[in-house]
Amino acid sequence: MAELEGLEFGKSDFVLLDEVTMEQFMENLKLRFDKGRIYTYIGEVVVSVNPYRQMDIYGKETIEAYRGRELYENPPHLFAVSDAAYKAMKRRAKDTCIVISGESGAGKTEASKYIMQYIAAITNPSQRAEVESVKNVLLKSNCVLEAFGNAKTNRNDNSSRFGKYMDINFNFNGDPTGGHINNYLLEKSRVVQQQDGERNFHSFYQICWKNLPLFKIRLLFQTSNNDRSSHKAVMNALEVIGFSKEEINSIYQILASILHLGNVQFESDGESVQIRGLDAVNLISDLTGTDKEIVSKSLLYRTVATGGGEVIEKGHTEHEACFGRDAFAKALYERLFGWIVGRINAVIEVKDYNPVLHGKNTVIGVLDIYGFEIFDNNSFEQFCINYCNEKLQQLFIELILQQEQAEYQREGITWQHINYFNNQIIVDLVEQSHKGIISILDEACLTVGKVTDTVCLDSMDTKLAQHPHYTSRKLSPSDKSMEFKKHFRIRHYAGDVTYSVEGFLDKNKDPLFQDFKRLMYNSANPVLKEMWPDGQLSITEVTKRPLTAATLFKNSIVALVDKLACKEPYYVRCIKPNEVKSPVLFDEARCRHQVAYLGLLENVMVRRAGFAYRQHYTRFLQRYKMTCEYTWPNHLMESDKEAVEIIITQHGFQDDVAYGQTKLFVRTPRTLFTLEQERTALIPILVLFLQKVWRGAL
Ligand code: AD9
Ligand code: MG
Repeated sequence: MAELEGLEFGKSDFVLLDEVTMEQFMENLKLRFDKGRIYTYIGEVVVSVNPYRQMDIYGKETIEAYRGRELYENPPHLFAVSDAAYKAMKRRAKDTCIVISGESGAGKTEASKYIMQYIAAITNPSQRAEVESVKNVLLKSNCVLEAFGNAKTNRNDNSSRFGKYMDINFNFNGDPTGGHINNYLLEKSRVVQQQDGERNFHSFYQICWKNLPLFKIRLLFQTSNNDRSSHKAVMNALEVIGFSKEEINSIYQILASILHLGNVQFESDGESVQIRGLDAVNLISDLTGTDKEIVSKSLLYRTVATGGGEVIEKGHTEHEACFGRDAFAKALYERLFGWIVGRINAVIEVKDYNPVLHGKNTVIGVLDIYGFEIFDNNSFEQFCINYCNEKLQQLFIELILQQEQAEYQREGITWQHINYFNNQIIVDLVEQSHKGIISILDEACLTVGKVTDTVCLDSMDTKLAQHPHYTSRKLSPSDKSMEFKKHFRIRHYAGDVTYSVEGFLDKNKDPLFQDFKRLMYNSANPVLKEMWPDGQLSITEVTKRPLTAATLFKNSIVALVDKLACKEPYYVRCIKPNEVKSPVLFDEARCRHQVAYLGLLENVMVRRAGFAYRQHYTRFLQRYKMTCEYTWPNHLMESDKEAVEIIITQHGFQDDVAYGQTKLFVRTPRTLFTLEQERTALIPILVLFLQKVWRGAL
């Protein structure tokens, strides 16, 4: 709880609200936003509101003010939780993680960068060259990942189109020795299609500042000077990280070939399909180091193995050719992105670490991942993203309760279980084997023959009809919110989301003809070859069905949750104040909605249901000893704990507290408030008194 701010800035910790109601919560949030206080705590959780303007609160002086201090010694700030996570890691050798959540444009990525900058600033005081170099690579990796994984959307000019989890490793000195990045579900459909007003990934616009054959590409008209300066920064970052000249060239050649793929058009005479003009194909073949003939062939035919084991070439229909081309472009980009992340990981991987010699290798993880998405039209991507949020929400509640419980146990205090909504039932609806939505989708994808999205929806309706969090138009015909029969709805913890099942099966199957994989594997460019190891298989060897997109995503999220669950968690919950990027507008309805679905009120309740406030005896005494004649200026008890008991009893608060081994636990914030007010009232009298003492008047 921050104590250094006046009441005119509102309550710096939501647990101090007189009553936990949405009204009071919103009033406090708005007041603080209006006063330029963008951070507020719920215990150790930071609630952050995007200021949409540069704030003078991230400089060297601020860093120094927070360095090594406790949470409540300064006003709420990202730096305070970063320091808490760092201290836990350094002093107690705990692995910690900072989970940042919130909707698109709420400020997650900016927060993650400030956290990393803070950690970089407070480590390696002796400026050892190898540590500086690790820090540099970690910081520069952001620039590269943003160029390739971010895009302008209607919600955010620099929206991350992938989830990111980064581990930073530390040695026994508390200095960074390396790290590891995991990326989740890159929105690759953006490569071939964007909504009105949106752009492709930044990298595609930065490329035109390179000397590559890129004429006639419409996309490039949207490039700007911003892209030019970003391009310079990305080039510098790639070099600093250690990408070779050849690798950098390959990256841009692949980008250029994806752009040219976008120019490939097909025409059909009713019998066979042809490529319209061969300019694009020739350029793709030059840029990817592949044979022109085979490029054309891969775009027009696919190799298939018949039941009898015979291998034949089957011509595409025009529709299939377009589908194949787009799938190829998306896969090229996805693999490029994955390869870049892999290359960065190879550089920052902790090498030659000997725990016997160097002590425990500890970790701080930073998670910057997409928040709940409820759009007008929700598809497979939103389904995956919202499932991920269900998993994280479950972890959030579990960990927060677990932490509380562990602390009460450690301190020998009786703990009463708190009732909260357990969203396991929704997680099961999605992920349970055999019965869950992902299983039903996978089953439909594996079925041979024409299984359409609608058939799959029928199967879901049959199997999930009884589930309290699932419904569809068929199951609930009078429901006007689902206009079409192709919709189903999940009652998520954050609210109802109606999904259109159209495209679910294709996106889940995510097929890519083996011919493209082989084409890339046979490239003369070693970088491309490295990205496509599965291209060495011939069609008869490709028997095993690859895992579906939903299952791969589920597995990666389960692994992520496992990783987070064994760390001490810190949370940053980001809120977007308005839709128009205004630094002054606090759109109450929008904010209220976010507060609701981030479960913030629930969070305050959980925090208050036990004990809202806890403090080490010595610190408590230091702060409030002036409010009691037996403890001011010094006490004569055997221990600080006994002195604290005297203060509490004298004020008549004994029913509101519990005494732990090392800490005092206070149930209601009002108790603390009274003490705080008394202290504030006493300070001027005390100052006067001290002045008189100094002047020798007393
Ligand atoms: V998305 O899910 O990746 O689309 P984010 O990551 O939550 O989203 P981001 O951090 O990119 O949002 O913030 C959006 C914009 O808000 C930034 O580009 C800044 O212009 C602005 N922003 C966010 N946080 C701050 C801040 N602490 N100070 C100033 C900020 N501006
Ligand atoms: Mg982001």
